[in-house]
Formats: sequence, C-alpha cells, structure tokens
Amino acid sequence: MKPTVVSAASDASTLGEARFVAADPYPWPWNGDLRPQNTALIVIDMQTDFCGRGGYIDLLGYDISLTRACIEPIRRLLGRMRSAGFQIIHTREGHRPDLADLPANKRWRSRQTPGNLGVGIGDTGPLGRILVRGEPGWDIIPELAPLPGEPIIDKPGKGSFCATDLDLILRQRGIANIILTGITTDVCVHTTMREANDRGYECLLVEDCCGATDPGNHTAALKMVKMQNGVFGAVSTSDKLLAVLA
Ligand code: C5J
Repeated sequence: MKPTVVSAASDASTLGEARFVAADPYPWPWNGDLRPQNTALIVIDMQTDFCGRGGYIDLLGYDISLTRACIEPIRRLLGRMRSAGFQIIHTREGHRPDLADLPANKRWRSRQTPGNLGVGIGDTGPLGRILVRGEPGWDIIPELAPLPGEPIIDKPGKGSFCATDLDLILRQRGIANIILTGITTDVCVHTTMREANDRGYECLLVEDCCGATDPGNHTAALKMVKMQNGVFGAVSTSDKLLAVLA
C-alpha cells in the first residue's frame, strides 16, 4: 500500500487504497491501512466504579460528570464501528475476590482518602466490594454493555496488557491499529496506549471519548501523545473518525 499524506486540516481522506483519519500530529494511521479487519476499538474501564454514583471514583470525592461526559460519544462511535464490522474489545480493572492479585501498596494507597474511613479497593462500599470482580460497582455500565462475542479483558492493573491475554487476542485477529477510548485518559487509557505503542501497534486516542478525574490531566495526557511527532501515536475526535467511517 502506498502511503499518501493528506492535510490534517481536512476531516478525512480516501485516496486510492489508503484511508486516513484527520488527527494530530499526523493523519492516522501512519500507512493509511485502515480496515475493519486490522483495526480494533478498545473501550477501557467504562465501569460504574469509575463513573457511577457510589462507585470508587465518586467515593474518592472526584466529580463523576468528568468521567461520564464520554459515555454518549463512545456509545455513538461504538454503534457505528460495530455496524461497520470493526473489532470491539472491552476492558475492566478489578481484582480476584480473594485479592491475590491486589498489590499491598495499591490497596494501602486507595485507603488513604480522608473522610472515607479507610475504605479502599477490596473493601465494601455502597456498590459492593470496590474494584472486585463480580461486584455491582466493578461491572461495565449498561449504556456501553459488551455484546456477545466481544472480548472483555479483565486486568488487575492500569495497563490492559499487563497480566492479561490482550496481546495474544489482538495478534490472533491480525490487529495492527488500535483506537483507544474510555476512562481515565491519564491513567488506564494512557498506560494502555504506551504499552500498545511499545508492542508496535499503531494507536489513535479519541479525545472526546475519554475523560479524566481532572480536566488539566486530560489535556496534559493528550499533549503527551503528540510530542516528538506523535511519540505514542495520534489524537483525533469521534466526529473526524465517524467522517472516515461514513
Ligand atoms: C484509575 C482507570 N484511574 N481506569 N483507573 O484508577 O483509569
């Protein structure tokens, strides 16, 4: 395939075989090889514990409207990408009920929030045990529920590749390009993007389909991706992506 550089100012471009999404700092993907067969949409950690009332992030005292703002943009993108035949993968952060995979320092830090009476990961909150597999708060929100057949990656860490079979699944399916959405931009989305980039995947972060517990961290996370001509990949919006899929 002959790569064709198109203006990042345009919404999308289809020139010959090559297909690009208008993105910053370069039209994505780098080689224009954007097809449902080689591209996966990953929806990261859209769990009640990260964006629902009574969930972990809410108990930590953060404004959950910031992590909920991306629900509708993701829902729209997910619907379109499903019907276009792209591969969809979901992730959930959480631990085994016996907490065998919960590092002691992660648990300790999570319990340090003043006013939370020492309640942290693994402890019982309003929505069951916090970030424990099988509990109500841990599950994916109904608005973005996975469909049968869509892989769900259960991960004990922030990155989606650490201690999971995500890489194996992606390689079995011939995935070269990863489109990242979900929460939070600066933690699990960023860690996953960095892990994927180091493994050679071509990554696109969709900025309105992500959210952080702090707006400044969201903006900074986007900027970090774009340094050094796209050190971790590129950043775009759901509108620009949808324009290419149309
Ligand atoms: C956090 C996540 N923020 N899914 N997890 O602890 O980003």
